[in-house]
Formats: sequence, structure tokens, C-alpha cells
Amino acid sequence: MHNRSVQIREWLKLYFIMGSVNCRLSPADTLLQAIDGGITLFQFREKDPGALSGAAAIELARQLQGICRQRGIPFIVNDDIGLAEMLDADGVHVGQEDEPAAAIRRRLGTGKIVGVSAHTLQEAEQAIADGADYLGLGPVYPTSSKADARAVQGTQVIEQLRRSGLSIPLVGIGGITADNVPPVIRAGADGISVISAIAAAPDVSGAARHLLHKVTASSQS
Ligand code: 3NM
Repeated sequence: MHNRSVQIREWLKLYFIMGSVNCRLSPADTLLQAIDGGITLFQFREKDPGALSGAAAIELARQLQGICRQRGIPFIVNDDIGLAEMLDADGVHVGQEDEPAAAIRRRLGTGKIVGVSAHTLQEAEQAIADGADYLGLGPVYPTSSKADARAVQGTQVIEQLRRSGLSIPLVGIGGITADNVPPVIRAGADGISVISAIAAAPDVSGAARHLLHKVTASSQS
């Protein structure tokens, strides 16, 4: 269990989330360049207006999973537990509106990664009790990548969680860019999760490389 959380903390350093609507290049090229830049974990999130559905979404998921497998990057599916099962994905990430993490854990077994979005200390405690491997806390900063994002909360929930002694691996999410990484890590996050700072960057691999450097430098300071 200890090694598992050490490994998950490593994977959370630069957690890239993406779907076809977020990309400037093709999804495959975006992912390949992001991996070249050093992302440590990938989440397939095919959501929001304009997203693919049905067979086209599954085909894209398979293509991106293939790239992740080839390059040794774990592949997480957003929300869709059935898709994660069908693809034998490495894990799932769910929000508060989805199936409770305890039920998902029962469905997928202990071998898979289960991540949960939490916005309060209470939601974090519940997710931990339910067997979540890691938490995503946000939005830390304003974001335009999630239509139904909650109110911006800064780093205060991350700080509160760490102050209360919760050691679960966690990432900050929402509006994170190279310029605002340090407060997120200093608040106690193990890493950052981003969509647009990588997917919409003019130089995808360069953006990922710069973000990873910021995370590493902030962890050491
Ligand atoms: N979840 P960007 S914010 C997918 O607050 C997602 O839980 C959030 O995109 C949350 O890095 C968000 O472009 C969007 O701001 C993150």
C-alpha cells in the first residue's frame, strides 16, 4: 500500500487531461508531444460540446491508450466506468456526481487507479473512506475548460486538507499555468493537472517540459 502511494505521487506530478475538443493539433500528435515533454499520467476526457461519442469516442480512446502503452504512461478514463472496463484502462477518474468511489472500487478491483474530484474536506474524507487512490482538488484558478466548474477556491482546500493530516496523493486542477504552479505545490499538492496549458499551447512538448520543471523546482523549494 505504501509503494502504491509513492508510485501514484510520481504519476501525479504532471497529469495531462485531454479530449478532442481541447486540442490544437490532432489528439494523437498532442499526446505524443506531451509525452515527449514529460507528462507522467494521462486522462482521456471526451466531454463538453463538440465531443465525439459512440464508436468514434471509443476509437479515439483506443488510439490514445495505444500511445500511452507504447510510451509507458498510465491511461485513465474520465467518468465512463464501462469504457474503462472495456479497454482495460489503468484507472478511472470520477466527480461527485458520478457513481460513488466505493462502488467503482468494487467493480474495478484493487489493481486499478481510482481518482475522485473533491471540493471540500468532507468530500475528501468520504473519497478516502471509499478507497480513492488520489484526489483532484479545484478549480484552484479560473478555468474555461470545464463548463460546470465550481467556484474558484485558490489553494485553501489543499492547505486545509494537509493541515488536517490527510496524506492521500493529490493534484490541484483548474487554470494552472507555468506561472502559477508554485503556490499549488507549496500548499501540499503532489502535482498538477492541466488541460489547456498543454493541449492549447503553441509548443506542446515545450509547454509540458516547462510545467514539469516548475513542479519539480517548487517541490524542492
Ligand atoms: N476539473 P484547464 S477544473 C477537468 O475543478 C477540470 O474539478 C476541474 O482545465 C475541477 O487546465 C477542470 O484548462 C478543467 O483549466 C481544467
